[in-house]
Amino acid sequence: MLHPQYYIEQERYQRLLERKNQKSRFYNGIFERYEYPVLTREHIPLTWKYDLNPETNPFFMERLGVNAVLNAGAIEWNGKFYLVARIEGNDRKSFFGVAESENGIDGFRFWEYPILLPDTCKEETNVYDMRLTKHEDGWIYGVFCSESKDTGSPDLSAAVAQAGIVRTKDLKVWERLDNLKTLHSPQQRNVVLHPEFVDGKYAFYTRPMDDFIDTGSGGGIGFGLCEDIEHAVIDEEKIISKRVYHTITEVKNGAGAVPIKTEKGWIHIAHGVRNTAAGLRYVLYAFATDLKHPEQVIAEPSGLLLAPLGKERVGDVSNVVFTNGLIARENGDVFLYYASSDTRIHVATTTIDRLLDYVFHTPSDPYRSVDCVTQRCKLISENLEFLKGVQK
Ligand code: M1P
Repeated sequence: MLHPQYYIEQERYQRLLERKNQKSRFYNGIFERYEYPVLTREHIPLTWKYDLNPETNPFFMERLGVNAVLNAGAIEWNGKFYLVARIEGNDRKSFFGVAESENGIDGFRFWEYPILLPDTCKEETNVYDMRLTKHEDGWIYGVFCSESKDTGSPDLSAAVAQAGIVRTKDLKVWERLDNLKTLHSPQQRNVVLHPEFVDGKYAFYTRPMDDFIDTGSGGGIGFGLCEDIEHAVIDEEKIISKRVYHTITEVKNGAGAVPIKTEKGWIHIAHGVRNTAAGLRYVLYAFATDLKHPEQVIAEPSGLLLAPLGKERVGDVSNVVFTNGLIARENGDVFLYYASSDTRIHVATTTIDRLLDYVFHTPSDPYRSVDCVTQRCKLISENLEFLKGVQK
């Protein structure tokens, strides 16, 4: 016998999973947004939250609630779309779960169990934000933030962020490797493994930090090589996408999804953070790097690519969009998965052609208002001339 409420909740859950998603009215020519998030805490199966036995749970209470589903790594595999989402329990601890969809825009369904990572790191308290890299060595790697208490600090909240590394062939069996060591950076978050060898070595995008929250002297998104992925050590990090005063990256930035390989270069979608009177604001931005030298930026459009909009602006950590996963298909379609306000996951769709056009033809940031308005006036005057020609 099941509690009567079980049937009500299960029906609601099924309806949610079957709900069709559709493009919203948002337009900018660069990507489409969708009406509904693709994953929320309501997508968590009932079996993960409730004790279904009325003898031990007569009030049909959630015993292990889920607070948020956010920041997902993404991969296309055997023709299906997979997200490895960060799931945050009501207890504030995050863990990972695989959700699968046929079309990448709706119908995402979590597998029966979340991922139970090998417990090789006893001091680790929390794990989150996995980037999934299909590497040319044949493995699928997951690089995530491994967080531990900073036992050397009297501050109760002081923590240490490191990059944890796992690998798998099937998203089911995960092998844990050593955490990445960066010899010159005490902390790391937002680390992404590049999908190809560079000079015969594994290449990582890093985000050097002096502290858990503040990057301190960490100047932006770094790049480093390592010989041995099982005991990964980077001794030199080069900053490739710098934080810049009075831009969207002034406070912080960090690599997002695994870069997309195109004939003109690697396209990167990252996040930038600025401060405001209302707190930090996280937006997404894009840039391109050289095909042979993925550490060399070759195009850097001005400003943000995607910012929190409407309902996306509100959540556990408001005014945030964050990505750590996208799927670029062989036919050129791109599915960008982003979380809003650390609460739920959305998809934006575009194509490699449109992203290339955006990255290579959007003017770069001239860094000063007077130059920005000059840039805009040039666009306006060219448009007015063009309109005159068209309307003749
Ligand atoms: O709360 C916003 C994001 O903050 C962190 O990103 P960063 O290290 O750049 O500040 C991450 O913890 C991320 O999970 C979170 O979404």
